Order: sequence, then C-alpha cells, then structure tokens
Amino acid sequence: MIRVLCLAAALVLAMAAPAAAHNVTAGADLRIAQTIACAEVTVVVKGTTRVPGPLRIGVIAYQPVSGLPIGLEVRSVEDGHTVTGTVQAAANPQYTQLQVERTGPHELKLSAGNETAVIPFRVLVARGSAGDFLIYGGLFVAAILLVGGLLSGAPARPGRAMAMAAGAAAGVTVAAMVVVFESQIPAPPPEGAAPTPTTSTAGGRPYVQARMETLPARPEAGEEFTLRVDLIDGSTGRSVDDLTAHHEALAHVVVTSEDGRYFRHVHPLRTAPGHLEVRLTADRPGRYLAHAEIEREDSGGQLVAADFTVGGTAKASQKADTVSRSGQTGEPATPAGPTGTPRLQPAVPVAGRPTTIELGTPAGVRTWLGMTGHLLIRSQDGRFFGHVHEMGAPRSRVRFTFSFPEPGRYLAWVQYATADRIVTAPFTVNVTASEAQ
Ligand SMILES: [Cu+2]
Repeated sequence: MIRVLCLAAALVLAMAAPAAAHNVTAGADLRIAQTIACAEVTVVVKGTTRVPGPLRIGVIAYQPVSGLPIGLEVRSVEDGHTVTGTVQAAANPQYTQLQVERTGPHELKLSAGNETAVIPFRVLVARGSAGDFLIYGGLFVAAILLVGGLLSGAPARPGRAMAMAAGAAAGVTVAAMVVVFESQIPAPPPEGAAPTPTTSTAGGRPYVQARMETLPARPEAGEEFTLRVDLIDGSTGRSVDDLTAHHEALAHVVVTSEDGRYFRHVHPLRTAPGHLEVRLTADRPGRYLAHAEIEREDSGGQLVAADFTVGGTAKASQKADTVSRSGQTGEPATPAGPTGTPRLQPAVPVAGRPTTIELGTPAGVRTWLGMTGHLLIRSQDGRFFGHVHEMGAPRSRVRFTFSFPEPGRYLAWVQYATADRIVTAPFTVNVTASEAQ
C-alpha cells in the first residue's frame, strides 16, 4: 500500500506542468507608476477572482492634484471587447469598476490632458491545483467508503469491513500526503496566462538595444519637450514589448542637469510597442543626462544612459519636484524643512566601503514604487548612476547603505512620498580613496 501511494505521489510530481513566468500572479494587484499630465501617479488594477466580472481600477496621486480625471479603456486583445470609464486620481483613490468578459491579454489605455498611455496586462484567474483535487478527492472517497460501508451493513462482515476501512485509510493517506508535499508541487498556470514557450529560453533573452532622444532634438529652456525611449531587440531588429514591471514601473527615468540642480525621476508612458515617452521642461540651458532603468522579461535589469543639450536662456524655475533650496550658489544646497540634513557614517565615505546615509522624515511617509525611500546617486561626470532603497516600514527616518565605486564627487538625492507629495532632498558627497590605495 505504501509503495502504491509513493508511486502515486511521484506520478503527481512528475506530471505537474512547469510554472510559467508572469509579471503578476493571479489575484495580485498590478501597480504601474506613470508620469502623466505633469503628475506622478500609480495605476492600480486590482486582482480579480472571477471572470466575467468587474475589474477594479484606481489611480493613486503622489502630488497635489485638484481633480485629475483619467480616461480608462480596457480592451481584450483576443476578441476586441472594450469597456470604458473614468477615474479621479487622488491620494486615496476611489476605484472604478469595468466589466471584463474573459481572461487573457488585455490593454489598459489611460488618457489625461492630451497624453495617452497603453499598458498591456493579463487578466488572470487562479485555477484549482491538482493537489487540491487529490486532497478533496481522497477525503471524498474515504467518506463515501465509510458511510457506504456503515449503510450496507459491512460491520457484520469482517472481510468487507476490512476492505472498506483500508480503502478509506488510503483516501485519507493520499490527502494527508498531498497536504505535506503540496508546497513542492508547482501550481498550474492561472486561467488567462501566456502559453508556455515551446522553444527553450534557458539562455534568457538578449538585452534591449535602447535609444533615448529628445523631440525636438535640441529643446529650448522653459519649453516642453518629449524624451523618448525606443527599445529594439538586436537579434531580430523588432521592437521590444516585453518589459516587466520592476519597482512598480515599466521604466524608471532620471533626468538631471550636469550640475545636479535639475532633477526629475519620472515614469514614461508606453505609447506604442517598444516606445516610451515622457514630457519634461528644463528651466536652464546646458547639458542634461538621462538614465533609464528597464528590465526585459527573462533577461534582467539594464541601465541605459544618454545626454542631450538644452538651448535658449534661463527661465524662472518651473514647478520643480525638488524641495525649496536655500540659495542660488550653483551648488545643490541642503533642503530646508522638517527633513534636516542627511547624516553619513563615516562622515567622509571611503571608496569601495559601505556608507550609511540616514535622513529624518516627517510623519505620514507612505510607500512609493513599492519602497519607503529611494536614494539616487550620480557621479559628477554622469558616468556612474546608482539607485538603492529603504525597504523597511515607514518611520521617522530613511536609512540606506551604499558603496561608492571610486573616489570623487557625487550628486545624491533622497526621495520619499508623504501624504500629498514626493519629497526630494538633494545633497553632494565627496568620497576619498581608501588608505590602502
Ligand atoms: Cu522610478
């Protein structure tokens, strides 16, 4: 009996389909940060358990927005069925319900102002696993045999009673074994999941060939321009449209002026397959740097850098997302306000060794991009760009550990979100060489 049960368990393990990779698991929320209509928002598509059924969509605002209506359109890629609605971006958003008729690939179109983004996603619904089937099946068989045996007078006939008791014991044993081993049995792919690729992707997909450019090629100070990211698969020459959401965005783009006085951390809109765009306005002429963090499915994270020049003459500062600065000395000054000054340990960091950077935060800090705090660091010349997080729960400070790669001057920005805005605290760090060098 034991041998038979072991064989059955081995068979279940061997037959289980390999778990497919997905951006979002069935029932989990999809969260995508977007910079749209000059606002930093996160679109949330709530996980659903039932299709046909309502899909709940909300837009969280991370800066003051007085009524930012966002048009929503959800379209099934398979049958073209489309539903539309609107939602107001807000710090605590109301969720709009749109009825979806099937699982599988869909597109969510967002419209605000004169900007539009199209986010591909899958409607997934969890399927019962083979393990669940065996647990309930085993218990059901055991119950039928016991009840059936009692009703058919088996206790009076020892042979039949024995057989029925053995059958019931086997059913309970199968259920118990599956409970023990269920964590090792891969779950079946949810309904609506992408088909498992037939060709082997053991080596992973190639890195994206990414190109960043501005439209117009030479923006003017004080005038809005578009920063565009084009993604091509070098092995096929086709547009790459399989970016995986990492840290709640398809791409994180940081644009800084060479001197660091201009800083934007934005999340471009996917306007077409392989094309991301974000609108920006630079207030002063000069050289600017753009760093984009992207992650292709089954390939890994990539950092892409580019630079561009802004012409014209300096304009009065636009609505900056940095906190107010104390002076105009050309140096990124320490911000005023409740956050204080970043404390470094050691006070003068040594290249190649970990430095702790800590900054006090006001009450009411909330998670943004899945993290409590973000630290972005650029070398003076722009050739190095780093990004680390405070991953603990919000409290009265954010703390980071960072190892500067080599001696020199670095520009740094700590970012966190409060109830109504994203706070950016800029500072500079001078890193020395270790004594051993
Ligand atoms: Cu980001």
